[in-house]
Amino acid sequence: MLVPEKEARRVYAKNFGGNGPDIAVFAPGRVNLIGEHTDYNGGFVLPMALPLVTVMVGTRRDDGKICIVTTAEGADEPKKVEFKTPSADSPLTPGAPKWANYVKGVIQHYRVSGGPVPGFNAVVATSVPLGGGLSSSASLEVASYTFLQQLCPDDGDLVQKALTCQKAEHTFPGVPCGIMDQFISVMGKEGQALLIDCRSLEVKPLPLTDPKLSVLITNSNVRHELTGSEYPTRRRQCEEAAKALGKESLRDASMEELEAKKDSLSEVCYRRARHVISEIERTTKAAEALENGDYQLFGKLMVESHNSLRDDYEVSCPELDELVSIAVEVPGVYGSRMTGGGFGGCTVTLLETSVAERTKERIKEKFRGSPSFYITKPSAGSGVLPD
Ligand code: GAF
Repeated sequence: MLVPEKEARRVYAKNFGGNGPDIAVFAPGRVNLIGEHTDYNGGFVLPMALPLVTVMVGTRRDDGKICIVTTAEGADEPKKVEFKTPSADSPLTPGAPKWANYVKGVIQHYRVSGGPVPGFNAVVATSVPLGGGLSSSASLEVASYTFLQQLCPDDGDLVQKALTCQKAEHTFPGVPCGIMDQFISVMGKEGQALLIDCRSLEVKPLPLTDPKLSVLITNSNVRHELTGSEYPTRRRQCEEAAKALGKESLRDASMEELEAKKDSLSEVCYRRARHVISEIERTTKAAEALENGDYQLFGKLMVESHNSLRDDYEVSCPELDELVSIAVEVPGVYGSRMTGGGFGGCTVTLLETSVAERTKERIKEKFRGSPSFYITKPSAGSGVLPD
């Protein structure tokens, strides 16, 4: 049994006693190998789902009330919330505690043909570190949606599931995120990274099963707050740049067009656009490199991605820069970069399996902070936990 599942069942028995839980579901966090801040520009991303998951266990109740407890470390107080199921006259609205907004947003936007969402008791537990850039938020949204699917089934459309969870994040916690995190948490496949076209939502699975190759995630344990103003500001700057270039989104612009119209953009918007346009190109090249087993090229593109996020997009921080610099000096490391929204959180490093332990040791020796590590494999998207 998964660690968070055990924890969720224990806390469920303590809070709700009696029978149950009848429903037990999970949804994974993700690591993005390359393609950062491209999703809301209609570009490409290359994430994989992680074996770090959010679990939700619970049981239906018939008095129209919903009671949820979280055990997540770092979630704000109170850890237990109770509210009425939404109706047309009294919809759910965002409020304190913050963690509950991710669940409430999904309940509010969940569309079920057979009437309103019934009441339930539930416990949430997670192994996805909160605020670590590994999509703890999306995994909570997708776990909530998967739970509701067991409670009162929808039509089973998986793209709609990811889009509803994204809508929940836009309207409840109020983060104008792209689609990457919710999409991979729903669609993840064991042994595969997914190249996702965030405009058409077409997916190309890329096997990542070579035992000689490993993906190392290093958590700087510096916490970032995505609801801060930086993420929406980057999004606005990209929209402004696309408009100045006469394009619907930066996905449609080339580097030549950007250079030709450089003078019609502010210096900041020019650099933001240069990151996005070059990152979209790097991501498609990296996908090709992975298919060809060209890990050297993949690693080189990762480092270019990091430098572009640091210098042009300005979403890195000294701790992430330091982690990347230390990792790439170890022989057998192909490449390393920050992953996720930025301003702290994790780096992702592609390396020969044989040097994984040495790389961790080198980071522990040289890094100024207290890092944590996960050597990880592409894992399955959300689902029901076995009995
Ligand atoms: C966050 C967002 F939620 C994603 O949509 C994506 O934009 C990412 O930052 C940056 O690539 O995780």
